[in-house]
Amino acid sequence: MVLPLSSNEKSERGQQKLQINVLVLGAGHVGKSALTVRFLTRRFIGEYGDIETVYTHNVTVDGREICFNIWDSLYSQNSKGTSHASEQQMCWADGFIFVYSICDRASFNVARQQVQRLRQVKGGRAPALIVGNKRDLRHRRAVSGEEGRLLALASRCGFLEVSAAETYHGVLVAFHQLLGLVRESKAAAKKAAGLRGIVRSVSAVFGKRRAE
Ligand SMILES: Nc1nc2c(ncn2[C@@H]2O[C@H](COP(=O)(O)OP(=O)(O)OP(=O)(O)O)[C@@H](O)[C@H]2O)c(=O)[nH]1
Ligand SMILES: [Mg+2]
Repeated sequence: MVLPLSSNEKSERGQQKLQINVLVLGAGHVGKSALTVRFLTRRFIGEYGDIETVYTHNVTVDGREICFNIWDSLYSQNSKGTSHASEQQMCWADGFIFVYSICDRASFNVARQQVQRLRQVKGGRAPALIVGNKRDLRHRRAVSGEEGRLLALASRCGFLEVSAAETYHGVLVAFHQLLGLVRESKAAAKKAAGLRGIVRSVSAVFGKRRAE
């Protein structure tokens, strides 16, 4: 497994590189690897094997260098027949992509369980995107776009239907949409930390005055 880079690595221009750790989850054979490899190489290879890897991919977005660390996970069920991200994966990830196949209802149910688990463990704010893959197989559709959208709405996730086999564009949009969500979440966390700092300083001053 490739280990992610440290979060304070600088770009060639000396600007702080933004590191974002993305965990790709979903049932078996839904196209997790196809989506990841499409984003990394723009290509659809067809067969990917059972490999679990963290890939590193550098891109420039709006003049800022972004380093995506993408954990393409393997699906494995536990004794209860469910599969969730491990604690290590949950802690590591800044953003989550839940993939299902639009022609496989069972994979939609797996995505639902995994999203619910994320919300239980990390709360409502963890940036996440639900992706219905294999859109090229519309004639075999088993999950409507509306169902996907409703699940996303109910679980505060972004939503997209794509075809890793057919186009690069949809996959690119998916990763960029997640990047937007991660950036918003980091900015909100920074603002909240700043406000907490102000509140602490103000209460320290007033607390001191009251004691005098
Ligand atoms: N028609 C079609 N086939 C796809 C698409 N994406 C992936 N596939 C095929 O679906 C199969 C599974 O794709 P993978 O990317 O290996 O799926 P995975 O989710 O990584 O599977 P595991 O790693 O085994 O859990 C392969 O045969 C792919 O060629 C798609 O958008 N359309
Ligand atoms: Mg795979």
